[in-house]
Amino acid sequence: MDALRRTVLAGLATAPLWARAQQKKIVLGFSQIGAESEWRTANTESIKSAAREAGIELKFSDAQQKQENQIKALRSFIAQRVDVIAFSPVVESGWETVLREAKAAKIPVILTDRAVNVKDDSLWVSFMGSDFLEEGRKAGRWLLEKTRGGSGDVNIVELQGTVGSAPALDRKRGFEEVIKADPRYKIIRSQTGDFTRAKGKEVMEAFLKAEGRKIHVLYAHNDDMAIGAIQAIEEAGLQPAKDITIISIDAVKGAFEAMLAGKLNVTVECSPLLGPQLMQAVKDLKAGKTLPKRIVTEESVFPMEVAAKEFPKRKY
Ligand code: GYE
Repeated sequence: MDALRRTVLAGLATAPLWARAQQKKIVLGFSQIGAESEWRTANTESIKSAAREAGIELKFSDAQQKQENQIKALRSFIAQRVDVIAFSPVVESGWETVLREAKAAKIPVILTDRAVNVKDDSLWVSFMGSDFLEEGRKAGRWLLEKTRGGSGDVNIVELQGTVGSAPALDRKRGFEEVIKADPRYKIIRSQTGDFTRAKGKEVMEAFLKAEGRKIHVLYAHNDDMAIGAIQAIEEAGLQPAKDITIISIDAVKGAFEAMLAGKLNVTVECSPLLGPQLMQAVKDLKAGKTLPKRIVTEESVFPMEVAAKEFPKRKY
């Protein structure tokens, strides 16, 4: 065989191999909730960059906070026969049908960040994310500690997250569970601000109009709503973190800036950096490993007194 023929034959032999290697890249379909908060933006960034680093092909779809868009995205991932589906469910209920379709197509589903409420838990393989109930409890415990030894009612207004979402339900429940130990603590108003700054501000304005100086504490289910509410409080001529004690959740950079400016009292950490963990789980699944059913994110609490020290270390 002459040299030229050998090269041509070698070329023919390697081309299909190369093509097969390309095809073998794991394909992950990810349905994100939207871009409602600083937390969500950091979460999206974490997932995209981790997929790039892991060499996983990511099909990313943004649902603009609508469950119907997420269901459409999941169906399109099934139709495209992706290897793995992951999603962060905007609300807890209403997923049975589409998850059954994924199971019938033999595509494993990983839940990230938020849980679903389905009877058959074989419809998803693993749920990775925070313990929202515990976050609510941490917020409550901080308040009890802060107001210990005081007398008189402690009137609380609550800005809830998206109605029917796991973090809104659990952060409410966890907080209530702790404060109900003492009848001085009263939630006098509670309404959703849908996890956004704009809604947080709007609802806080309504709270202030209705209750005015009666409000001692604001408990916001995320930092963005607290930041919106801070603006409403200032516009009403009151001092945030002084006239009204403000507690929120996430610990995004915006919250640290607010604490450094003396306008937010405390933020409970909820990490959005789930990307690397998710990519590892996807690879493990493809390698035939069984994933733990629940992977919990480790988190702390940051009062304003430690903000200056902690701020430079923050990654989101
Ligand atoms: O706290 C909030 C976001 O699901 C944990 O969603 C997440 C929450 C987060 O919009 O800021």
